[in-house]
Amino acid sequence: MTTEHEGWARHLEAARRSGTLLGADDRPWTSLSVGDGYAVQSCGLAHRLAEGERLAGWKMGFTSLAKMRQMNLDAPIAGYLLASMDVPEGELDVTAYQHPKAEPEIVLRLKHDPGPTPDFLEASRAIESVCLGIEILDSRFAGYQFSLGEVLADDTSAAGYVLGSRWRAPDALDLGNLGILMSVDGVLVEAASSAAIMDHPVRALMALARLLDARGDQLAAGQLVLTGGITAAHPLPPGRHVVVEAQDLGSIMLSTRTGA
Ligand code: OOG
Ligand code: MG
Repeated sequence: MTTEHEGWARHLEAARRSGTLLGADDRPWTSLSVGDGYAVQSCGLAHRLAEGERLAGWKMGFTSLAKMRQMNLDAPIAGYLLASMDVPEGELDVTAYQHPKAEPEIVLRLKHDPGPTPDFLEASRAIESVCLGIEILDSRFAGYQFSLGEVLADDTSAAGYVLGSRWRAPDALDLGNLGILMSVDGVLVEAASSAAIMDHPVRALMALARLLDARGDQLAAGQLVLTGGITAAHPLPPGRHVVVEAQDLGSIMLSTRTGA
């Protein structure tokens, strides 16, 4: 990490605090590599932990073709999750966000660190339980227009996550092929399988362990892992009713509104 990375992390933090979206001319960098992106993200995480925030776990992004196509980027990315990003099911006040979107996720809770380069079996054994989730994205960049380095610097657009109430042991599920449905305002908009996540959500955990190892971080017991959006993400303007449902994992409902 360099003082430039520090400065860029502060720039993104200031934008987040003031609710400003960065356009093409508001970037303090001329270009941002993937390595720069992770370095800026690590600075941002250190700042937020110093402010008293608590690390809750990690997330993968761009692990499904649906997401890669939607965002026009094609390499899996990792970000961090804070305890303060945990959002309850039910009504969601969207005034706290700039241009939120929702996407269905398979969420893992870890029993232990699977190690830096786990194989499929080692990663599977590190999972304590599985639940359904909705990730809430809210990019710092206008129109979600960003490069891979930029979305990494912006903690992969992470803004919130809603956890389902039904946690299951991984052995009790066909984790590699769970049916997922998403409806918006009563209309079915997405039908997919957890196989869309790198063929199996465990592969997202394997990839995450490697990405974290490369940047000097590691997974730990009790942490949450979002394995990546299974479908495209859908906008969350006020007055929207979103239901996500997964085979054997129940459903999650979100109704957006403004104000208390
Ligand atoms: C970046 C975050 C990607 C996922 O699950 O693919 C992500 C974005 O789409 O803004 O969280
Ligand atoms: Mg996601």
